[in-house]
Amino acid sequence: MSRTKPVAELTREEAAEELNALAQEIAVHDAAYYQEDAPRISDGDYDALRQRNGDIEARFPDLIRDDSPSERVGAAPVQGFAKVTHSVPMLSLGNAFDAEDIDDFILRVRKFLTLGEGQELLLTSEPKIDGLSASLRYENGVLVRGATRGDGRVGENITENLKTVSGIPHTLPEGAPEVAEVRGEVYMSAEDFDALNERQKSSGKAEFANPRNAAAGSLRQLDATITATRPLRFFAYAWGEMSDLPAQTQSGMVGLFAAWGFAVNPEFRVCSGAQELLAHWQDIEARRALLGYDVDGMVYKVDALDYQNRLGFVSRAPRWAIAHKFPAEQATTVLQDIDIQVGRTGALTPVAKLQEVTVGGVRVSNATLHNADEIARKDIRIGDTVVVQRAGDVIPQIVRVVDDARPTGTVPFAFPEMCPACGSPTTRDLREDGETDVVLRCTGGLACEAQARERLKHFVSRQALDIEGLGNKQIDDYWAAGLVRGPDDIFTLRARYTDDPPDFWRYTSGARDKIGTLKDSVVKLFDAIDQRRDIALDRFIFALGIRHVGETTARILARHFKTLAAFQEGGAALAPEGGETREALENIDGIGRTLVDALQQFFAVDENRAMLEALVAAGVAPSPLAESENSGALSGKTIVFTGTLETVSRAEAKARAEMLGARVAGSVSAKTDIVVAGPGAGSKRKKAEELGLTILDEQAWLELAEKS
Ligand code: 3B8
Repeated sequence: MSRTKPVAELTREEAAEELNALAQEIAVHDAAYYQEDAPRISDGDYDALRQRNGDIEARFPDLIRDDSPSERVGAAPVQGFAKVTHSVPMLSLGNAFDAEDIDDFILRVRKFLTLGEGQELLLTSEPKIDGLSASLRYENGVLVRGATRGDGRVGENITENLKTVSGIPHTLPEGAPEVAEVRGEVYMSAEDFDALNERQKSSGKAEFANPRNAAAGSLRQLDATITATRPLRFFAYAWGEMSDLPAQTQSGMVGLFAAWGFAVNPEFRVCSGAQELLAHWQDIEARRALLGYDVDGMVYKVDALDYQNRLGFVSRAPRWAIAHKFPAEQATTVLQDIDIQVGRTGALTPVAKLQEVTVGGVRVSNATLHNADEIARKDIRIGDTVVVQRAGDVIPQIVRVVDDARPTGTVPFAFPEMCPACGSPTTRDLREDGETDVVLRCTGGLACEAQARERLKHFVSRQALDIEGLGNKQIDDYWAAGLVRGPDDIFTLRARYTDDPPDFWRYTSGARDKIGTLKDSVVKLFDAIDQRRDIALDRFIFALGIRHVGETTARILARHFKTLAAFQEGGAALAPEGGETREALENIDGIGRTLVDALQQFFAVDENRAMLEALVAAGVAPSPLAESENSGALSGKTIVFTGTLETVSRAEAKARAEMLGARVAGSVSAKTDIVVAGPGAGSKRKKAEELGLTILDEQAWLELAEKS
């Protein structure tokens, strides 16, 4: 239908017809956005549809439909699955892209374990399935709970849905551990995917973009009988809680999973070094299309479980495993436009708007162009035919221009000198190495709408506040309506709009006759917001979106400051150069000058300090890290390792100390509690002696760690 006719010229019949079509169309996009995480149109086009719908309704109020999009707050995000806290977190894997990365991985592992040349290190190798990970908990042999990965710590309870997946037994045989959590990947085979899409098409329903989306959409059905009609499969490859470990190797565990009735990948191998791993990688890559399911690489794991145990984890990934990706898939298409997006820290990022193209089974219409230099270096121009590449779940990239296909009349892309959102001048940072950074940044700070809005999106994102029902789309909507301008506004929504619902209500629902009764979804949103007043301090600090403060750094800061008040105080006390607070921070392992500079700059902005105060005033009370996080025997102690360690690697000693709750610092100061000095220790040992600190040799340290 034509949407070009001005609303003022529409006849009643045309208006009714168009409202009907818009209701259906917007519902499809809402479902794609909220339920499938796979928007099909740009935000701008979506907003235009809603705008048109609203304009027509304003002219013909009596034609407003019961199912009008204006009656809904977007679509409620998938609700209805209970949350499940994983007793052992579900971590993700680090990535490797070439043989060198694999050599590095093996070297790192060998070094950590101090393996000699003659000592063998066996590794398992298996295809990396492009599906959804799930965890299955069996108690006394009975499947009692199945959950999604979620953010790794908390997932969704989808037990009934997982019971319909083939390859997942409902009971375990006699002799299985009392508590056994088996983990693996839920996926859809290529053949089943094609058949499902045929069925979707012939019944007039939307087709799925790829098997992974189809599997995700099927698993997230609230009605498990629908999931049951979808042909989902499972491969078991890992585990969470186990009341006792029934094997000593990864391969032994996978063998047991098979014996218990789980599907396990038939391509699973045990290899003895980089060469064998690479040969297996090449073999599977060559047969990739014949496997019958999507894989995006191989996964290698240290086979011996006692080694895995010693290696432990860094941040969110195990040290004992790595994903070795297959090369990215490519396609060519036309670059239609270049958008400049402004990120939460002001970085101007060019985004390629592409003629939609399928790359490795996924529809792509946006790609990152990184920065101005990249566009200039590759001389990418609007109108060019370009090669697009997509690797796994990362944002597609433009590899190069197809030179022969350049139309006449194109011009080199002129990168804006002002922020396209607020008009402020842009700058490039001076880096620590003295070079200017390639990234252009808007200098507008929070006065720049785009920055403020992106910061809000970050604040509510999954790794941050994670407020159910408050995502990017709602932030855009609420911003546009003037309901929310800063993080603190989120926490005053209920107070501002419960007693005076009309404003908020008119916006979220447009319901003229229902003023005074808040719709369920709004009440749910308010409840979800209230729940987040109590949030772990590390998440809260991460949510602030301070430059260079990722999840790991946020955790270090939370552990250091312990309370929000101390964080506020410490931040405000930071001077550009020197000072006690700065020294204390810079001395923490994992925190450097750049980070402290960023912290100082954050606290130097009045609005930021005021925002923190407003959050506190609105009842946000971040809690110190959970006891288990810092209740180790060496909790709160600062340790410095110096000199040579003979029986364990430096990395393992450090990991061990951190597991026991200690902070590992690089330099000795009056705040150091213990110095572990091996042979060859020099100035640090001397300084420790001068300060009268506890100095241990390696043996004494090991005994202390053993006892702790
Ligand atoms: C540890 C081991 C994550 C994974 C793992 O086919 C961990 O092993 C993981 F923290 O995500 N997609 C696999 C696959 C994924 C993982 C894995 N093994 N085969 C996969």
